[in-house]
Amino acid sequence: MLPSSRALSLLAVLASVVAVTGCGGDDEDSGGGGTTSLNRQESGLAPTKADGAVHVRMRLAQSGNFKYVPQTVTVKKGQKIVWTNPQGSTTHDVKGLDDDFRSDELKRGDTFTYTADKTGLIDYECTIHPGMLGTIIVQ
Ligand SMILES: [Cu+2]
Repeated sequence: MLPSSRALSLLAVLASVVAVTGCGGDDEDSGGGGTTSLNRQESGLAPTKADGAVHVRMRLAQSGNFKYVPQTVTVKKGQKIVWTNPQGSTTHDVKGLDDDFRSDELKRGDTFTYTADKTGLIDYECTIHPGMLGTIIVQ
């Protein structure tokens, strides 16, 4: 018979293992070809692919919270931002806090594109997950 405090900590360990292995989303960047050099830029400047757009993904962080990766992107005025939802089971969306834009619900593989037409700072959120926030700096 385990002391109850030990049983509790065992439960906590099991729960965190489930949380980490349950998402299975962190391997997705290792697949595919041709863009691997861009995939490590999880913060700071956003990956810019051949289409000239800046790409943001919705991901499950190790904390168990969803986040936009990168959380902050810097774009030039007129440059496209493309959000992609690569997760298997969770729907997200993208909504500017000042209602500059709003996506439909994005399911697995869905994308949303926005082109910033004025310089400044745009904060945005996922209306499905409170606290899932991102920022666009338009230069
Ligand atoms: Cu979300």
